[in-house]
Amino acid sequence: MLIIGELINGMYQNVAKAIKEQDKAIIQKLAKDQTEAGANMLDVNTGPASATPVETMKWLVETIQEAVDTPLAIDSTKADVIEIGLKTAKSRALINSTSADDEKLDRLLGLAKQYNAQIIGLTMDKKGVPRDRATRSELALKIVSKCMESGVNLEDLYIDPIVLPVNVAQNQGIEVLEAIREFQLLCDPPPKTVVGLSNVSQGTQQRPLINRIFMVMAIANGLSGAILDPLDKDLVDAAVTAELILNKHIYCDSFLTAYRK
Ligand code: THG
Repeated sequence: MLIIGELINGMYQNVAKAIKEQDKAIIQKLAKDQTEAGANMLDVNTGPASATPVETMKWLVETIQEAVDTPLAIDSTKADVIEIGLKTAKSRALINSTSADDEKLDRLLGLAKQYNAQIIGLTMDKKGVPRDRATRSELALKIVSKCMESGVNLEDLYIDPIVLPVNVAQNQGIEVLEAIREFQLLCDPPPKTVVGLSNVSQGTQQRPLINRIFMVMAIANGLSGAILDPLDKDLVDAAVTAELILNKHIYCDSFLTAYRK
């Protein structure tokens, strides 16, 4: 499974403070720690508060790359912020993300082609996040079709059904889990899928437990990647074990150690 480390996000107070004070050490430690814990990629998000997100994204990408070679997921709702991230990234990056709006798809699929980037497509449009699996699948199909039309390789596309917090949208867990399963019927080979895992437990009192159980259920339904906290060792162990049970890794008694190597 593609593990994308979520911790370099201005939504976190320590990161917001590091950005404000241009404190490279904090960001570089987060980059190293997540990479050592098994992150295959690092999400980079300036956070909602940044007044100068373009400059902040450039600084974050440069700062991270001074410490690690891990590929980056450039996370912003603004195309200009994504573009500076892609321009600054030394290795192949992942655009996080486009919605299923036509204008947004055109602009961001264009950037994916121009910078040879991978891309996440969110199953939402101007009407917002759909609350049922069928509309999520419709929007996923639209993203898949646009991707094919624009010449972006389907192997470089991840569909994100958008996970909502279980405490305020309890009926959405099953819709997302079933959507992940349905997406695999949209084309052959099936599109890859990704979720922002920690969304599910926001505002709850049992974050690690809820994250872990939801992730394992999503993996059982075919999930290919997740933006998550790789420093949660039990979570990463659960991901590896779920994939072992699904026969995606070869069993040996030390399978957790073997995987981490
Ligand atoms: N899909 C895609 N990208 C995403 C998301 C998604 N990027 C952002 C987000 N969702 C995934 N990343 C996070 C990062 C942090 C948290 C949740 C998701 C989080 N933060 C604490 C909180 O809000 O409670 C911050 C608190 C603190 O300061 O410590 O939960 O869905 N494609």
